[in-house]
Amino acid sequence: MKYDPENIFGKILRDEIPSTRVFEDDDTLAFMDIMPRANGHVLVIPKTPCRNMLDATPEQIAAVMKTVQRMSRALMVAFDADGITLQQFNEDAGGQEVFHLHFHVLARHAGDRLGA
Ligand code: DGP
Repeated sequence: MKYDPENIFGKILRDEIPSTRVFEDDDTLAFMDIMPRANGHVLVIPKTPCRNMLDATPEQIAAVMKTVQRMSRALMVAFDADGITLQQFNEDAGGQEVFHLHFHVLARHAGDRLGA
């Protein structure tokens, strides 16, 4: 499957649509999910074109995971969380809706349940 630069996260990267950015470095961007499934839901994406884990390079995965860990630690503090859940979906059948590689980083609190 090919990468389509007109996907929503591509537009967020180019600042064509607004987002609440919480962190960025040379290779990655982290921003708040517009439909949070938890109190503290961040998305982490590479800045370079990549549809999902199936076409990602080792360098893209390494850069994204570094930011995922950084965001996990930040959410623990910022949301006084008890734990972190990571989610990541690939292709329609795998539950992916936006076709630019992303990891969901979800702050969890004891006894909570994730939204739909
Ligand atoms: P998925 O591809 O299934 O991993 O889910 C895509 C996620 O992207 C979903 O949790 C909602 C989020 N999302 C969709 N559109 C926007 C948007 O315009 N801005 C932001 N911040 N998040 C979005």
